[in-house]
Amino acid sequence: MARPPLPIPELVHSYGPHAMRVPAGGWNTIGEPDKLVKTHCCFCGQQCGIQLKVKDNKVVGLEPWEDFPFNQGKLCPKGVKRYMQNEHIDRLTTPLENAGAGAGFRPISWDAALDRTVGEIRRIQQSYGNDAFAILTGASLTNEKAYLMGKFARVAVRTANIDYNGRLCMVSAGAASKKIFGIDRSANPWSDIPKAKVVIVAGSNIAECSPITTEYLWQARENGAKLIVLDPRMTPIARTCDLFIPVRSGGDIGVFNGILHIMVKRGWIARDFIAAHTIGWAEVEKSLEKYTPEYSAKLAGVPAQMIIEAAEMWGPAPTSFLMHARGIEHHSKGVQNCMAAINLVLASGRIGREGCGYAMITGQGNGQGAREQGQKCEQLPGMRDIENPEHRKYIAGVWGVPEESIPHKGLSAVPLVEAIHAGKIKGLLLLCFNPMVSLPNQQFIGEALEKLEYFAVIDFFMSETARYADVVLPGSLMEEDEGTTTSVEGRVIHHQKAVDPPPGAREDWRIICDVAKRLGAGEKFSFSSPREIFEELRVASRGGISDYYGISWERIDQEKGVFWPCPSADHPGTPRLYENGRFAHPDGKAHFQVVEWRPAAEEPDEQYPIVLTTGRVVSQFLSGTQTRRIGALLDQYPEPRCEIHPRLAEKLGIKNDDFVTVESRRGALTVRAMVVKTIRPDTVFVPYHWPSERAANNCTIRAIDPISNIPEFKICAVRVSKAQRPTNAMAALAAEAGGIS
Ligand SMILES: Nc1nc2c(c(=O)[nH]1)N[C@H]1C(S)=C(S)[C@@H](COP(=O)(O)OP(=O)(O)OC[C@H]3O[C@@H](n4cnc5c(=O)[nH]c(N)nc54)[C@H](O)[C@@H]3O)O[C@H]1N2
Ligand SMILES: Nc1nc2c(c(=O)[nH]1)N[C@H]1C(S)=C(S)[C@@H](COP(=O)(O)OP(=O)(O)OC[C@H]3O[C@@H](n4cnc5c(=O)[nH]c(N)nc54)[C@H](O)[C@@H]3O)O[C@H]1N2
Ligand code: SF4
Ligand SMILES: [Mo]
Repeated sequence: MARPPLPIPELVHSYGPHAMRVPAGGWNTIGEPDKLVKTHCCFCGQQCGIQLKVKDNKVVGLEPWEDFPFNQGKLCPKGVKRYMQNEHIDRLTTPLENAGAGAGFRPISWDAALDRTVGEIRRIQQSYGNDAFAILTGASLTNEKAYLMGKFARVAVRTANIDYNGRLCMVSAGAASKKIFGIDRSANPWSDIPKAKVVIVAGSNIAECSPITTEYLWQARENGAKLIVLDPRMTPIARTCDLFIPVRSGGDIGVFNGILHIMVKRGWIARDFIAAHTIGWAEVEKSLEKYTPEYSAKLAGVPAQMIIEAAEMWGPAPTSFLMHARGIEHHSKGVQNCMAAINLVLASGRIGREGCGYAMITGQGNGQGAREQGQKCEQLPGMRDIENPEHRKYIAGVWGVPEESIPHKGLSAVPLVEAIHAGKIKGLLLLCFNPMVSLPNQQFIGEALEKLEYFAVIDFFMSETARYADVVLPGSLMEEDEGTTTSVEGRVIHHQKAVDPPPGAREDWRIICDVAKRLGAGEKFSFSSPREIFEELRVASRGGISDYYGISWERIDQEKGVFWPCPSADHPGTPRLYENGRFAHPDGKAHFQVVEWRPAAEEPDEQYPIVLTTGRVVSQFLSGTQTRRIGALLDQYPEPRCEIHPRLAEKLGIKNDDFVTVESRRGALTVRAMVVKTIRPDTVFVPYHWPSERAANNCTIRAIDPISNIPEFKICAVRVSKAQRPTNAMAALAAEAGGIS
């Protein structure tokens, strides 16, 4: 049943304060607030503390929350403006149904929308089997909602096919950490960073994507630390570092293994630590023989001298910290990249003590917690394994269901969408995910969504993906509900409710419980508040890797967050993992992994000679549904631009501000060029926050890592040419007017 989506409008009409339902006079001028609510920013994984000003049940501004330890009152441009979405005129306030034949959406009642959804789940499952109805969720959801979604899929819908957008984000890092350390969490609190004497930042644009972490790096430098950055672009933090390694996208294993090779040669390996606390080093050491500086430099696309200098900084240092993000993780060898980074940390023996550590920088607001509570296709709560009989038995007991009734491992996000395209999955419920911006190879994703027999979306805005839906249900923003998230440090924190959802919208968890009731699973979903869900989550996580059993909302408020694992009420929580050299595998050892470099799924060639890499800018967030609606943020970065080096630009006859078409074997995008010396001349960069003609993901490739199943967002082959004018009519108009497009 092909159902063409509604056209995607540009968001220019919702630009500026007139887009808010506020009285004339603006946001901060409507008198003293009724209350200040201490809570957290809803955007990135830093989860900064913030105080929301509330007046007449509306969020009208913010105050810093200076005694929250992580950010101490500091916020980035997104945190400062996030309150403006709460009263945004685009908020969905009634369920909508696609009227068909291009006639748009029409409002329907909640009862009609929920009944239709339940009817379609039943029809599809009766016709094609339980797994033909799938669920996609997100890591911006609270722990309570993430837990609820995993249970909802397995107990109410009884499908194996649930996965989440963290699959696009943190899974390579998670899989690598699990293999080596036995646990999937950053190893240290951020307070260890300033105590390190050398810091490696690999594949992370810290200043734009984890802005508050910049402060920790600066403190480290003030204390005398050397900073090494690996990135094909000279990002803002790279401009201030001691050694910038402009690695070719996909070349990081060359740098990591190259440094290790030199450490072996110069005697900088922590042999006592390795003997006492690890296994597998002998095989790694052997595998490093061929990673001479020259060979490594060739893989990394940088001079050998840089790798030698990096080894000289890192090798003999007394304390150190290594952190990475999506730059090394968004690869079809993402897990290998991360394991090579961790090998470097382990071989130095500098982990599990003050000033010595390792972190993967979580991305989404609840990037950490949402990957622990059982909404991944292979997972049960507490980071349990859905194929492990003991784990299944424990969770079946918590849920009060027979163990056999819990489905087994389902499909992860990209294969799940491929199964929709192949006609194997016929129905989809999607909460907190916008694949029509964020998944690679957009044309394919659109074709898949059009094939669904039934598609329901829960969102607070009409996302590009929701435009493909049969039914759209208006959900809630973070500040309209209560719950916990787990920050980049592994700190479980409390989001307080500031206001009610607007009339007509409902809290996400209520919608899900209502569907579960209508499916006949009411007694398992009789929660009357997120706190009740948290109480069940605590028990479900008990004895698991991510053990929250000792955490209560009261403790979180009193202690300004509690770090997991925290197995009992009298346990202090665990800010620093692996103290005393004990790792989380049953043998207590860390397991070194041999890592060999391999090429990307698509390397440049004669036809498509340039590397395209993609990522973010500071003032936009993820698929942009939220930040492209906030005028002040759009002012800062109104349109995506293609970063291109002057040498490459000259060769292609491209000048700054020209429109360029970037084209891969899968699709193309047309945006303005930004000619900058801060990018490798063999690479172009396009931020991915925009849809349709300007979507970076028109070009990217659907290749995934075989272990983590993360897509290869950070490298594909393209050609670039000067374009006459954008194909998008709105963009063309705006361009002519010299304004935003
Ligand atoms: N402003 C803003 N902040 C955000 C977000 C946002 O959308 N906007 N999103 C949040 C989320 S969900 C995430 S996942 C994080 C992402 O945070 P980051 O990972 O820091 O951001 P990215 O821009 O995806 O990529 C980081 C860098 O990787 C580089 N890179 C590309 N290929 C390679 C490579 O092969 N090797 C190396 N070493 N570097 C490479 C890019 O040039 C880029 O500078 O940010 C979070 N914070
Ligand atoms: N080319 C390229 N593509 C990428 C990346 C890249 O670097 N390059 N990065 C990838 C990464 S790291 C990520 S994390 C993904 C993110 O990609 P997505 O997950 O698709 O992006 P979001 O903008 O978070 O989409 C979430 C949707 O849910 C809604 N939403 C947010 N919070 C809530 C909530 O609490 N309740 C409800 N009901 N709805 C909510 C938002 O309005 C939005 O429509 O993109 C990936 N795609
Ligand atoms: S750094 Fe992240 S959590 Fe902090 S204010 Fe910015 S977007 Fe929000
Ligand atoms: Mo992410």
